[in-house]
Order: sequence, then C-alpha cells, then structure tokens
Amino acid sequence: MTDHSNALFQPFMLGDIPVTNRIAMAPLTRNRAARGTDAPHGLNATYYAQRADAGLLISEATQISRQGQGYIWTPGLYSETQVNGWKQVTDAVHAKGGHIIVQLWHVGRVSHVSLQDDGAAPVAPSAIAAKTKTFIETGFAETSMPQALDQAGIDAIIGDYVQAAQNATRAGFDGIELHAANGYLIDQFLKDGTNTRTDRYGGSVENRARFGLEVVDAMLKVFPAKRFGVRISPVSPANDAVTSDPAEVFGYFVAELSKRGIAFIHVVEGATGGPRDVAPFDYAALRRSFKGAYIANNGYTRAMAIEAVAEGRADLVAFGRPFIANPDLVARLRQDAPLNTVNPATLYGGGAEGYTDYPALAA
Ligand code: 8OZ
Repeated sequence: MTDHSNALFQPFMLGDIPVTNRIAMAPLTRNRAARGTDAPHGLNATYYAQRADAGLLISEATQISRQGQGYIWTPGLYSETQVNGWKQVTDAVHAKGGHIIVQLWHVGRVSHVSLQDDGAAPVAPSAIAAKTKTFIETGFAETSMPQALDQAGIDAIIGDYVQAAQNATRAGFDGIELHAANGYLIDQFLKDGTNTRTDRYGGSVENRARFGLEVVDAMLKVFPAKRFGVRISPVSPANDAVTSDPAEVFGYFVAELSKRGIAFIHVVEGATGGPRDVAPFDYAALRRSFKGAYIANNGYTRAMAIEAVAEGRADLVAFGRPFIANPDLVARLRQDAPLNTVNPATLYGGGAEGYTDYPALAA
C-alpha cells in the first residue's frame, strides 16, 4: 500500500496565499470579543497565534454591520476599534509565520431584536422565521421574526460588504472568506425554503444566486480575487435553511464563482457539525466545475484528510472542533498523536478557560 501520510504537509498556493501545509483552521464562533465594542483584543490574538501552524487560519464569522450580527459578543469588522483589534490578531499570527483570512458574515434572519439597532426586526429575503435558536445576553433565545428586504436594503448590505472588504485589508488579513453557508443571509437567498421572493432575487436558480453574486462582484472591485473564497453548505439543514434543488442551485452558483477567478470554495459536506451523509450530493462534480482550490470540511479525521488530499478530492481540509481543543493540531496530526477533547461548556463566551488554556503536547 502507498504511504500517503505526508500528503497533508506539502505546501500549496491557495490563489495568491502561500500555505505551508494542507490543514486549515475552520471558522469557529467563540463569542469572546470585547463587550460593548465587539472588537477583538489581546486574548483573541493569543488564541489565533497559538494555532498559527495551520496552513491557513480562517477567522470566526465576523459581522459586516450591526444588522449582520446574530449572537452576542461575536466580532465585527465595521468600526475603527474592530479594525484595530483585528490588526493585533493578524500581527500576532504573522509574527509566527502564519496566514489568516477573515470570514465575513451577515446572519440575515438568524438574529434577535435585542441585537439590532432600535430593536428592529432582523432582515431576510422573505418574512419567514427560522426555527432555530440564537444566544443573547440572557442565554439561548428563539430567533425573531424577520422583515423581507427591499431593494434599498439589499443595496445597503452590498455596500456594507464592500466596506468590510476594505477594512479587511487595513486590518492586515491575507484574504477573505465570504460566509455563504449554514443558513445565514446569502444561503437564505440561495435556498428555496427561505426565499419565496417573486422579484429578480427569487424563484429561478439564477435569481436566487443573484444576491450572493452581486455581493461577490462588488467586493472583487476592491479586493483581489486570488485572495478571496466562498464557503457553502449545499445540503446542510443548519439554521433551518433547506432547498429542494441543491445540485442545481449550488452547481450554478459555483460555476459562476469559477468565472470570477476566485481562489477557493470551502464546502461543508453534509450537515454542519453533524452527519456527512445527511443527503446525497456529488461534491466531486462541484470540485470539477470550479477551477480554483477546494477546501473540504466537516467531520474529517486524520485518515480521511490524508486520503482526500492524496487522492485529489481536496486541496486543503478544514478542521473545526479539533482546533478548539488542540492548539498544536498540526504537530499532533503529523505525529499521529492523541487529541484533546473539547469541553462543550466553554465553547461560546467566557475568557481564557477552554480558549487559550488547552495544552500542547509535552516538548
Ligand atoms: C455556532 C454558533 C454560532 C454561529 C456557523 C457562524 O455555523 C456559525 C455559528 C456556529 O457558521
């Protein structure tokens, strides 16, 4: 049998981002931005710097505006304080020789009036409530009934994405991942269970993909395509977003993204954080239809990741939960060392405990 165990440790050009190995840290919501400003701070810089051996760090989902926030204490990238906070993070990662991109996020309907300016209703393609919970200052809460966006609202959000892309450059990020997965705003437009519009943003596959592609096109006017990627989750039911036609709508969306020459797609295969076989889907066909790189995610073990890269099914593999509990995950995968397990009680919110205090292997 061929020994492929080196496959994860070969360098790669992810568009214009040089990565030293095929291991990405997946975006992970941790709700530890500074209270009041939602800006990253020193503790967050320490956390990312501890994990800087990953070929690519993808930041936790980061809202482009206050309207785009759906959970308490998630970081933003729309105020000067947030730009400066992220600069501390990117400086700390770069000092260790790592690369970090920012995942930009608008949650759409997955929000709560207490997180919105003036207690406004969250926005969405259509006024359909998500059967999913968010967490606010007082704990878990039902998401609020959203209002359907009009054209002015759509245009304003596209403007917020562009501003956030410009801020990403100022904050020192090596690239951007646009969050179009997991039932948030762009995914809400793509999927017919969450988009019942009858205008140019709803109905056909082309219409449902229009919003996401307009966002991409606007961002690519101010940010290089070779440092830009998009995360999708075609069959994930996360946040109550489902579609009757995942092959058609994601096939079209990815083919259009390919035409734009972006660096990568990042695909949540199966149900986010859950079963990979939740619904049939031809990920290999998606990969063939896209000329950039393919980052695979969801439930990969070391053996699965080695095989996927060695067989060419993925260029990088993103690990989520293993990176929470193992700051030195890359070294552990290299040595096939045992992994620490995640403490679920310290995932969301809090301080250093369960964040920067997971032990590395003894030297
Ligand atoms: C877990 C908790 C809150 C948000 C995602 C940004 O699923 C998230 C998220 C995950 O993409």
